[in-house]
Amino acid sequence: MFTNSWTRSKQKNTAKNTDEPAVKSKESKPVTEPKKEVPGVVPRSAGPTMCNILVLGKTGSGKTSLLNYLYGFTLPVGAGLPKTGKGLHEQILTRNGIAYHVFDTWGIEADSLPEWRKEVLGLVTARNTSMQIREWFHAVYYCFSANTARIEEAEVKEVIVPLLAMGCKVVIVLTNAEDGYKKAEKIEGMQQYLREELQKRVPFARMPEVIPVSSVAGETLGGDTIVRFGRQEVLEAARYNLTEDIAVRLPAIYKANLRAKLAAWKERSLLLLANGKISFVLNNNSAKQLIDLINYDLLNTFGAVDADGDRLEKEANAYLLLSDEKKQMDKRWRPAFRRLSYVKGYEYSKGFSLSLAKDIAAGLMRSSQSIRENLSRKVERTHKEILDSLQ
Ligand SMILES: Nc1nc2c(ncn2[C@@H]2O[C@H](COP(=O)(O)OP(=O)(O)O)[C@@H](O)[C@H]2O)c(=O)[nH]1
Ligand SMILES: [Mg+2]
Repeated sequence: MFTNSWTRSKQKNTAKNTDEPAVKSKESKPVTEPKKEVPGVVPRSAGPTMCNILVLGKTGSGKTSLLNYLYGFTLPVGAGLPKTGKGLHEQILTRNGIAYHVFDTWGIEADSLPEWRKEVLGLVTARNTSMQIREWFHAVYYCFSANTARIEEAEVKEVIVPLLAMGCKVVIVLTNAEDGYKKAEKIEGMQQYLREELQKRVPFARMPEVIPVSSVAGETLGGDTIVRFGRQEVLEAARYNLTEDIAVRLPAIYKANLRAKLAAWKERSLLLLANGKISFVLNNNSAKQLIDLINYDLLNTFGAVDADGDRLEKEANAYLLLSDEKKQMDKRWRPAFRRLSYVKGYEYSKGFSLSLAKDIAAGLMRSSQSIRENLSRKVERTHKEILDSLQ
């Protein structure tokens, strides 16, 4: 289950799965055939959809039990586990065609907090800014046990607050929330403490959900049955967070991508203008060729930005479907910008009176440097104008 061969085992699963709707089984055609998209169905051909889960909290706070309860895993819990090493423990588990990449935390106690904080925050930053939604964390949980009802200030200050501050939404889970001695009071106290601390420290962030959960069924010492509860609420909160992440991050990622691609285009163009051949004839074909190249490159750059936008939108829609979100991405999610093409601004080559042509010719004869400079300025201006028009 924890091996790298989850892709293969998933394929076996799909083949065996006979009780799926007919539309889905149609998807398992040879990969060479163009895939027709069935509205309302996440394309299976893309392989298992990735769901990255980060679960935080101290040892014994009920992290593994929570994962088992939420996702139906059977991960070993409690004492007896090898307690070697610190940091993140990763594994991939597949269920119902979804590959869950679980990042569980180990040995997180007060003394190792600074080290751990760096590792976790670095990982979250790297993943949550990815151009691929499948790289993001799709659910982040922080567990506190309602048995001990202990929340260390450092856990809030060093972990939860920085996560919220960087726009990473966290579902706070109060585990062991089943009835018990003064349990309701403890839960109320924890919720209040968290609310006050977070409002004070990150007033700009939406207050995370704080949800009491009982992850383990069983019996009390007195013989009463303990029922599990809280699963729907937690999954619902995680889904809501992901929906909001998609809405907020997609336009930002799109803009960053546009800026990066335009900057690269500008670099290439300026290099070309600095080094490309420019001759000294009136109808300056070599200069025009450079401009054509630059303009063609700009067109391709727009094409690449559009293609990335299409891919992001498709991926977002797949994740929204997976989150039971009925609404797909609003077509207007992409920030608009002016698509300038500056080749028309190149006025050296045609349509001049003879005297003007002579003037220009004389100018050209003086130096091809002036042409390089003129055109480089146009590249700069075009670049700036496109960026300025970006909403
Ligand atoms: N009754 C009850 N026991 C729980 C709950 N969550 C965890 N436990 C128990 O607490 C112990 C530690 O849980 P575990 O999931 O291993 O914590 P982790 O170290 O954070 O992964 C185990 O013996 C679990 O059975 C809960 O919600 N209710
Ligand atoms: Mg554990």
